[in-house]
Amino acid sequence: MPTWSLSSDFSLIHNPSSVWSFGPKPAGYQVTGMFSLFTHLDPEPTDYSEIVAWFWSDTEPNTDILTMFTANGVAMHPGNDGRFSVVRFTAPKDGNYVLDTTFTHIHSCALHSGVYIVYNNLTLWEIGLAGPGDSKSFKTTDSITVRANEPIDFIVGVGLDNSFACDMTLARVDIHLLENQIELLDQSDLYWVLFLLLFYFVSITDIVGIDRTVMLVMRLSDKCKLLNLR
Ligand SMILES: [Ca+2]
Repeated sequence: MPTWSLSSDFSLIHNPSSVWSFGPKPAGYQVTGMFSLFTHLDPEPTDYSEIVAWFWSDTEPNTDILTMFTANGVAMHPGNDGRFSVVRFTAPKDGNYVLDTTFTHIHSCALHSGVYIVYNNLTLWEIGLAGPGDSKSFKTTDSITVRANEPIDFIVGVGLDNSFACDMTLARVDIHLLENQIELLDQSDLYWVLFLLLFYFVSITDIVGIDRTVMLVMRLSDKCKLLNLR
């Protein structure tokens, strides 16, 4: 099952990289504003140079001991002008995707921030985080159908307090692509299905007549469609 992980895939060189891209959306346009790319990768300038961050301009990350970063984790922070911080996943192919995410406040002075998941300008999930350590998770109960090159945006905004202060938020985003059931069937399985359909057709014809048989086969065909056997 193809899987992508924001933290495992995070690139210190390229943006976009693989299925992931990072950038802002402007304040005032809700979460469906125009997405653009961060272009500057800057390290933390003092004692925490292992911490790096993508920005839209030449900037220095402003970290302090009040923020508890996680090794190999990816954190998001809205801009000082209220811009949304966006992690964008771009689907590499048509398919059914499962989303598994957790957002966690990691600033000890955290107040309010807002987190969102947006697919094709449709908000799949929207919730507020309140206070230090607050954590909220979202996992699709079923998969969502996504076409190749369509984006799913994972967003952190300033939240109810309308302030960017202390909004550093750890983002865990894991995405799985379900393999089509047709791909789970090998050639011999398909031959067996066709054989059983033919056997079923011939047997029922003898019992209930041709008209009734056609209807039954159509119903059986519908069930096959549900199983992607088409
Ligand atoms: Ca805030």
